[in-house]
Amino acid sequence: MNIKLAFLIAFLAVSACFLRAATLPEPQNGQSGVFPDPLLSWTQQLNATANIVYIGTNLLDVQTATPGDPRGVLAASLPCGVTEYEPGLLVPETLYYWRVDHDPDGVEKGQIWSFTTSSGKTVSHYPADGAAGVDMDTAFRWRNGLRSLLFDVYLGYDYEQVLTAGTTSKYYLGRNESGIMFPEFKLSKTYYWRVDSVHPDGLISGNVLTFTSLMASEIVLENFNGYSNSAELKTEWAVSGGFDIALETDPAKTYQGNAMRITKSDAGSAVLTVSPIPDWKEGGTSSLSFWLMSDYNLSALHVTLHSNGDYARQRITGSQQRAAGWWRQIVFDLEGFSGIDLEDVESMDITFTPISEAQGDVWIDHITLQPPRCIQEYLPAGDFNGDCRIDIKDMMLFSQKWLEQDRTVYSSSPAVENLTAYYSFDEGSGIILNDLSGNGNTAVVDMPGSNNWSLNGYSGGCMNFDGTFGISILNPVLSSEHGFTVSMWVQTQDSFPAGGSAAVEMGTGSPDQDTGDFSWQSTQYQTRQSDFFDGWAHYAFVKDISRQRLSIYRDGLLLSQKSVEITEEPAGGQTRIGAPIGTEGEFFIGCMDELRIYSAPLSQSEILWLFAGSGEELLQPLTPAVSPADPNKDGIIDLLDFAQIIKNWNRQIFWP
Ligand SMILES: [Ca+2]
Ligand SMILES: [Ca+2]
Ligand SMILES: [Ca+2]
Ligand SMILES: [Ca+2]
Repeated sequence: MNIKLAFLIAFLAVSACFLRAATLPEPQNGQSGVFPDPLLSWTQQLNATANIVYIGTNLLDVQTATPGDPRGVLAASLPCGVTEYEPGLLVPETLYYWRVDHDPDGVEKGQIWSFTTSSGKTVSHYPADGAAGVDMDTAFRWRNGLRSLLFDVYLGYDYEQVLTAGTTSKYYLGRNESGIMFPEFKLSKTYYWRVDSVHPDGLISGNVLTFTSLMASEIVLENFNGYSNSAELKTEWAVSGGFDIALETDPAKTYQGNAMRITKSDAGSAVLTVSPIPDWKEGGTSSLSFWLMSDYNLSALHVTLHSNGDYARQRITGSQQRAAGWWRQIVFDLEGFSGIDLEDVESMDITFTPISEAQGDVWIDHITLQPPRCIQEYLPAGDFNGDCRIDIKDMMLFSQKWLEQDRTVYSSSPAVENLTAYYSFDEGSGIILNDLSGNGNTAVVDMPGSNNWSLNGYSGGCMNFDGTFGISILNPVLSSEHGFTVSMWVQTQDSFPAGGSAAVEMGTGSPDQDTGDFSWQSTQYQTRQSDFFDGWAHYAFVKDISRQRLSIYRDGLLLSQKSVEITEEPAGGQTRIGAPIGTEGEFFIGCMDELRIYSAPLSQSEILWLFAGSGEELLQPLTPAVSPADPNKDGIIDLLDFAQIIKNWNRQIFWP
């Protein structure tokens, strides 16, 4: 060695021990949020001969340890001039004490310093936890939780799997040194990801975060809009058995644009040879959807996919078979077509069996592949408000419904003194309806000459409303003090117009001074065709002012209930039944009988009595009218449902 250089090194080493600097200990005394793999540094003291570092979590140990009695906290004995030390990976979120002595004998004892370590987990992730619509070219970023800039990254579909995955897992994306990466993922999926902080001494697992990738839009397999006649349709679709098909162009009989009409004379099928779509699940599509309308109920409907000599089949079930006369969306989870190659579907056929003696046709339109989405039939457990996201809105509804449950209701007669008006519709002629309650609240048919009496009432005669008139009660009969109940028997048309729908709605409110419209606070029950099969139905409409609630019952069963803020009450006036106030709106069509108005909100027991008489009972299910959801489906809203909410907290869960 060159003498001069050796002298220079010696000089520097020796002189460092006599430098005086004014830097504070790092981390600063009392500092919190310190990376668990800190670099400790301190100021060299005058006349120091060594740097003995003690570090530990026990204050007494750190205060009293010496090289002769290290008490488990002697970390390092460093030569003079070395004023920093890496203790390795410390315990996260822990208070540490440390001390540096400047002579090996502990005569020159250093001051006790402290700091608290952070969690060591990675932070500031992008996309943020719960992010939706994440694009394919998103740069995933995070900030380190250690001084070390090494990360292990995991990504997958399943929370538990991602939570527990190690570096041999298929979810392991590899080691990252930059804090930024571009992982590959698919459209329309909910993903979980985790970024661990890696240190040579060990690692600190990151939190599992979730995001939903960008929605694929629907892929249209067939919308029938490109054909100009049935002959063209038949170049793409083949029929077998007793079926024939035609292009439907009547807007009343199509879902959108043109549709396919299937006429049967016997069971058969319609077969579409699908234009090649390389992968039915490409782009994140996960369900097959089409729109169906039929003149008659179906006893079965199957959809079969063919691929490379294999086939897979699914069928519609339940109410979807029976909803004759309505356009309804049929959806199949693609996972249900198991055993075939969904990357190479060659053809799809739709077969169905009508119920015997069925008359009419079947229409199909808008056949698509769909990404996962929010479908009311398949709401995730814990989703009370039906938006497919489990959040504070659901928690509020949950708490409102706390301990509600399925219940048996026993009939009991309502108090006679609350009966304000009662019409039996047994007059049989004229325009006057007598109030049999004895209160003199006579009603009149309000389009004279349009009355339409029938003898086939629920009891005696009834009034057959034909959609041109209503009845009016001139005295104020709807109590604004406690609320009221309107009870009636009705019989509506037994056939529904194609594509028609109907709602039973109860609204109350005041006319708007400017527009004349009513500011209804309403609750609604969307009728199904099956509601009209059985002839007469009993309806009760209840406005309960103390509970701030509107309710609709049919045949004693609560169908619909809504909390409303009843702040302003009409002063009272004319009541019109079976027709809108003014000229705009829907008229009732059908027979009405036994109309009763009570000046009190009747209980369900009293309403059951009006429907069925005394000594009757009825099971009122919890869902959907009492509570829109019962996450664990056991008929009561309690802690088990709370657990379901927490399990999916802040997640958006689409079907399938
Ligand atoms: Ca169409
Ligand atoms: Ca929700
Ligand atoms: Ca009658
Ligand atoms: Ca429950």
